[in-house]
Amino acid sequence: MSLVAEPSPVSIVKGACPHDCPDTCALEIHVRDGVALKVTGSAAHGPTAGVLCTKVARYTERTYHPDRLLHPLRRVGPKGSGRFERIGWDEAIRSIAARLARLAAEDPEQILPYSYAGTMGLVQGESMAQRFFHKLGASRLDRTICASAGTVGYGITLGSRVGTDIEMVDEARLIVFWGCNAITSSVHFWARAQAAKRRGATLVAIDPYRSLTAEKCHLHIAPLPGTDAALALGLMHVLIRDDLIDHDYVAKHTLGYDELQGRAALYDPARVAAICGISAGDIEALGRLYGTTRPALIRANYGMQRARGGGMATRNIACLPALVGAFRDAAGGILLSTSGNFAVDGAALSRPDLLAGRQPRIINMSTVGHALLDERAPVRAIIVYNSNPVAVAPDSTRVARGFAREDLFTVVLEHFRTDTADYADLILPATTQLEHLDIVKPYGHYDMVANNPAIAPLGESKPNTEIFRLFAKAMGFTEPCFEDSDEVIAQAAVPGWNFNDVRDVGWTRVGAPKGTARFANGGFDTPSGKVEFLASSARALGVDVLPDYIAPQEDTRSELARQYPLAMISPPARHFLNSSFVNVQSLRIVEGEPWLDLHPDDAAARSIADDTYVRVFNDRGSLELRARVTDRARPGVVVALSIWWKKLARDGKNANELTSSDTLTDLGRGPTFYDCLVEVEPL
Ligand SMILES: Nc1nc2c(c(=O)[nH]1)N[C@H]1C(S)=C(S)[C@@H](COP(=O)(O)OP(=O)(O)OC[C@H]3O[C@@H](n4cnc5c(=O)[nH]c(N)nc54)[C@H](O)[C@@H]3O)O[C@H]1N2
Ligand SMILES: Nc1nc2c(c(=O)[nH]1)N[C@H]1C(S)=C(S)[C@@H](COP(=O)(O)OP(=O)(O)OC[C@H]3O[C@@H](n4cnc5c(=O)[nH]c(N)nc54)[C@H](O)[C@@H]3O)O[C@H]1N2
Ligand code: SF4
Ligand SMILES: [Mo]
Repeated sequence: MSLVAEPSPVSIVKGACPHDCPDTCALEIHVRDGVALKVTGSAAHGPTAGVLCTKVARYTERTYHPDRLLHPLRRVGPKGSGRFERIGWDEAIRSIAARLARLAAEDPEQILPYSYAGTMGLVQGESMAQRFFHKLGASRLDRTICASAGTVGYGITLGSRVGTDIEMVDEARLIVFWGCNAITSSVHFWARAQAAKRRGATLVAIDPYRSLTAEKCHLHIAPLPGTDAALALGLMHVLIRDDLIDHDYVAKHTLGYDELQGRAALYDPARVAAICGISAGDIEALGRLYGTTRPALIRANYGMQRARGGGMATRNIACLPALVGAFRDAAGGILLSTSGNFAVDGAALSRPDLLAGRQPRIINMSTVGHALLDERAPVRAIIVYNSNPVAVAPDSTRVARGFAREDLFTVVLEHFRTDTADYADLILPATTQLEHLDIVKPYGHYDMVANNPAIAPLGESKPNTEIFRLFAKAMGFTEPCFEDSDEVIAQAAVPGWNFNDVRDVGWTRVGAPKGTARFANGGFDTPSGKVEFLASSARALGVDVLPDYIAPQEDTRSELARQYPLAMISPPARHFLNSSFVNVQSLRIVEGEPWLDLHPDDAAARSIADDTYVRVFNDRGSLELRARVTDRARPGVVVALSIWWKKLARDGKNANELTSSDTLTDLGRGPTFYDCLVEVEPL
């Protein structure tokens, strides 16, 4: 017998990355003696291919972070001061239930849930939480902050989002990254594009910024932010003029080609070049390339959705594959999202029947500052989970003023003391993906991925579901659905599946088999079943029946631009995920500090030297950033990679200090983060 104790064996638990990222990796959590040692990517899962991004490769550092919230906390200082004391769960739940019951007795619409995609899990997302709010009759939240403009715009042209299968991307011959910095935001797509490149594919980026992705493409076109709809019309113009059209596909599977010809005729390359601030030659070149290369794939993402015309831009881009017959190829077409593949039973999850006929008001999450400061129909309680609105919502000074209301009762379910949690009356500690059960519906591939709990909850943390079960119980809700376990919820989420089988395997493929060109023979779920260039559905949504160009609200050619001549965009920094991971030191160190990238000409005109601090401002606010003088930013555009925690920035502010909540997108009522004029001066 050995005197040295044998180390316990390491077991592997199958998980799913919960983050708001198209790749939804299948995880392997390496556990010994109840401790997660590391998290790796499953080699057996096609899209994951054994690799994780740098962020989630550090997931244990985030999970065991010394700042993890481990106990319920109650505010002791003034709102926003971040001073709290520890309390017990019983007391926390009792006091929250008492307050909500009082408000609900007056008018339940005074209560507002606020949540987004901190976890994309269907169980820890909108299941028990929404059941609770539906039963209560609370105000409903319109979850517009990310994808609503593109969803509606894409839907006009193509119906639901059944994007190209990532597992086919290696076979594409042309890949256009449109408003998509894949190296940052979808690294597994990028790996496939690299494979295609090695096999001779041409890569193109359409991005105002020479992003990490754009710098590795063969061709980079840098339009002014918010002008993509015009660029797409310019490409249509070239395709039609030069007869690079797949007439057979157009005749069989599209609607309104004749009318589209008339519209595209107005957008000749010279005119489009002037609108977009690019060269006519680039439009000609890309048009020819796109019209003569197969398979041609557009990887459209969110960059172009965040200006006033973002819905229209996405709609126009979605017209392009049909014109050239790119849908004939399994590796061609367009990938915005694959979420349309998945038949999730949303009603089973969130139980809207509990509204019992009531139609509570709907509040747009993108204008939460306005909602919190509206005195006519006040919100008196806000319950935040899976989101960090004080950092991520536009027009942040207004949002923070709303959250600072002493009479607003604020409960935040969180892993960390975020900028939002600092405003809470009560903070409740939530479990992370390693500690709870879930299933994750991806938007970048075709596999539903299951997440098994790998370790026990840290401290006194609890899954969101459990917290809402406790709320329901304390409020006296007796419907049996408030007792559903997480397993029962997961089983109910997908009609006809066996959750237990899936959690053993780790994932299950949904949608067309690999290698199918899903739309080779049409079959779109638009009203006509065709690709709708001419779409009567558009009229009902308040936009032109044909593809059109809607200029940015804060156009660089507008009156406002005399005062604020620079267009600021604030896209994701590679080592953060929205505002998640900003507090993980090893990742924050790589990002350095909040930067402003600006072009040497714009810097020289303002006597701004590289690596000095500058003040960036407009009528909404002002913040201090460290200037990086670089031609990565095109002239007229400044770039503040995001989303920093305000309290970790030297001036306690982030880019949303400057973004607007007064203008929403043309379609989908989404935010206009990248439709934002500013001026910059040396500090
Ligand atoms: N590492 C990391 N990954 C993420 C995220 C993250 O924060 N960090 N966020 C996740 C989420 S929630 C989302 S929604 C997705 C976002 O995914 P993407 O939309 O791919 O976001 P980005 O990676 O920033 O790429 C957007 C690119 O669009 C460019 N852009 C800005 N304005 C315009 C414009 O008007 N037109 C065009 N053509 N381009 C423009 C930006 O410069 C940027 O390079 O990524 C997800 N993945
Ligand atoms: N300026 C600017 N602003 C932007 C964007 C931009 O590009 N520029 N992007 C926008 C986009 S695309 C998006 S999607 C939004 C994202 O906004 P959010 O969805 O709010 O995303 P995060 O900032 O990651 O915040 C998620 C929070 O949820 C918490 N969380 C994670 N898992 C759980 C859980 O299981 N339970 C509980 N209770 N909490 C959990 C995390 O700790 C984190 O603090 O931001 C938007 N804001
Ligand atoms: S954030 Fe994206 S790339 Fe990173 S592990 Fe999660 S799904 Fe994979
Ligand atoms: Mo997003």
